[in-house]
Amino acid sequence: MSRNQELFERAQRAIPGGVNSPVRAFRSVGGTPRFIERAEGCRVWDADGQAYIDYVGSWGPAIAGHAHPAVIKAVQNAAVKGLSFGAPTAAEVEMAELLCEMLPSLDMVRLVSSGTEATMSAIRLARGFTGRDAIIKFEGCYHGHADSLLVKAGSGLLTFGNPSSGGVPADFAKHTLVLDYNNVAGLEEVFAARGSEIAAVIVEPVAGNMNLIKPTAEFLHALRRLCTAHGTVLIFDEVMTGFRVGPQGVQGLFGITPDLTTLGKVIGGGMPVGAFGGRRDIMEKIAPLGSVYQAGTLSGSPVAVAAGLASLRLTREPGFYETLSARTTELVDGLLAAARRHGVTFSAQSVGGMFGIYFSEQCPDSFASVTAGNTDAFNRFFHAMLEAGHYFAPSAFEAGFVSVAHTASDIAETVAEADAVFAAMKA
Ligand code: KE4
Repeated sequence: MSRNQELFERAQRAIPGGVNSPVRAFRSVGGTPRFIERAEGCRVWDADGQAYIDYVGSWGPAIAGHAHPAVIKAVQNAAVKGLSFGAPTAAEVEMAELLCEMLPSLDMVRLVSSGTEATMSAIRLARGFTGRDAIIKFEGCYHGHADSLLVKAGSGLLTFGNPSSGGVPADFAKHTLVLDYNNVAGLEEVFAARGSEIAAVIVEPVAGNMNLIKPTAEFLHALRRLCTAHGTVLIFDEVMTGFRVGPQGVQGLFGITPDLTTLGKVIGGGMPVGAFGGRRDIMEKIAPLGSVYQAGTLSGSPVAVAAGLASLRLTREPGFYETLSARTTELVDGLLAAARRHGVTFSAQSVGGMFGIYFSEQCPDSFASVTAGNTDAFNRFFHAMLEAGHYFAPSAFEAGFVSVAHTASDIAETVAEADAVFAAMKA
């Protein structure tokens, strides 16, 4: 028995599913999860000593590569001065000022310890600011595991949602309306009928939790126009895309100013940091200034903030995003060429440092189209690549991530292996 298998057996006795977050359990791809022993640059090593070129990158945070010396040093320097104080620190002021400088839509920002806390707080804030209860989200978008966001569509476009997770009271879910991503007509219809009831729209402005789905510019601009017209708070959930798709996230790519933005992942550099921020008139509703309560023992933890500051500063180095996008494009182009060479039905695309691979003719543009892909083919590809030392996201419905630590030869190594895997899949 391998060490991974031994650890997984033990883990399943003490931890539900053997993991502390469901996607890690390999349940959609099957097989034994790899227990990671250490990571450096673009590689991780599992409990059996097997090395992998990593395209998960902790689901986004490792944008500068794992265990980057500048990040590790910053954490060490902070940790020796104490881990947390439950009191304000200068580092949190620096972090807030840096985030507001990097994202022009942020007048003010509040740090929390996860993306879920950021989105949960942003929703509560939008409800407190507008005095309305209803929110809109989009099927296939994931915003963390707060109750009101774990909701699937009810039947029909105008029916509020029902829980898609156990433990979420119908009374919570009924305030959440779930629409189709990229469906402008659906948006127009709902706002025409209920616009005055809607506290907030929360959207992944580039979706990464139903695999990578790109928005149409029309969709994002319609969101902005309709939220403005109806006094609805537009929340861009950039937990995944923030500083991942470019230096100003998706809002910078499309020139759209959301009312609130949620952040995570990259801004913590691998440590637990989330944030929500935006318009001053909205943010001033948050306690202790306003009536909307939100708090956290470890919010703004100096050690986590040190990792986040170091990570964000690395992204500001000259050429960072050019390098990140070049490596990601090389991966996508290489995979496409290899699949085409062997006649495998495959498509792929990227935005900045995140990418999607699909075993379908075209890149999907909606939840319905991505769920129509060939999941079996993905799972075969996933395991063949994993066995050969290339670690892709263990689900056909997750995006992939590249770092600036991936060299052109690392990417070429992955593409060469994929070529062999595609050839074998076709045989
Ligand atoms: P966390 O609570 O996991 O830090 O963030 C939740 C979240 C919020 N918004 C977006 C757009 C997100 O992508 C996430 C978390 N993303 C997943 C990746 N699919 C995290 C991986 C996991 O759940 O283990």
